[in-house]
Amino acid sequence: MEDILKSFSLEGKVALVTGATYGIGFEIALAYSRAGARVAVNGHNEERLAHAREEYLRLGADVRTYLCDVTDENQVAGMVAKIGEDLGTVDILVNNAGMIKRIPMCEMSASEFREVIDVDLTAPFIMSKAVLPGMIEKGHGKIINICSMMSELGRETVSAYAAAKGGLKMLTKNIASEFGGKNIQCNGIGPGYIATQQTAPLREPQPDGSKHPFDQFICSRTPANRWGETKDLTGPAIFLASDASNFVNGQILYVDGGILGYIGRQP
Ligand code: NAP
Ligand code: GCO
Repeated sequence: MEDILKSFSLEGKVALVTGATYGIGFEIALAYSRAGARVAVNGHNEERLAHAREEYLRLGADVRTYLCDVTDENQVAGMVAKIGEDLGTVDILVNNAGMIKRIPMCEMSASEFREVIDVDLTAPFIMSKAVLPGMIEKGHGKIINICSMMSELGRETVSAYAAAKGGLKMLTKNIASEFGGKNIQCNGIGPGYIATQQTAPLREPQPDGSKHPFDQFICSRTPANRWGETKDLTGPAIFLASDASNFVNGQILYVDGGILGYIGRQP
């Protein structure tokens, strides 16, 4: 049993999780540290990054923090070089940083659309390009893109986000195709609806104390009958970052409590 579990270890690996000052990225970075990796995270707000550093330390995780806007190629190149000096070549990249704008499509400006695409799709391209040379030189690497239900489904007001996450699914498959021969695996994780700051507006209780209609809707569309928690993503994230998944490539692992396979509970 021990040998099988060893294949899930991240001992000796350098992992970079983007946008990990809180939320899903924070939980994944913490889990990677506990799985033995030397972990680097970034954020683009100095105050939130400093708070995250203290929180990681409070939880006993030695996580290095880097101020970097993932949409800025020069900042990304500088960050990856500094991580190389501090921790070593990046073995595992999780493209987690993301944003969403919930605006009806005909009311959304092209610049608002581009802003979402920039963070959710162009940045994973920039980040992956920055770490791939080091992975190729080392002869192995793992890139994990945080996709979404919106990589498969649409809904009102999230046109830019769905376009980005749909593109991220295909970028995942393309990186897998282009670099699989270099022993680099690129897969996605598609979280369902997870309780984080990003989805907080969809869960706010109504003035009368009743559940938000969207909260009720998501629970009726989820066989698990609940929102996901950030911790629900850590096992899949460790699996895809470890040697246990060395023959898994170009896949999106949906961690959604069953949403994508379910027609929905009768009201
Ligand atoms: P979140 O709570 O909004 O956190 C997003 C993180 O990304 C924050 O740390 C944020 O830092 C950082 N970030 C945003 N723009 C950045 C930039 N330009 N450069 C560097 N960091 C940046 O989001 P979340 O719910 O944890 O989601 C994390 C990822 O999972 C996102 O890609 C999201 O699309 C995806 N996802 C979320 C859900 C869900 O239900 N929550 C489901 C499926 C997929 P700042 O606050 O400093 O900007
Ligand atoms: C929304 C939500 C979703 C989640 C997630 C679902 O407005 O529909 O924010 O997009 O963030 O991506 O997987």
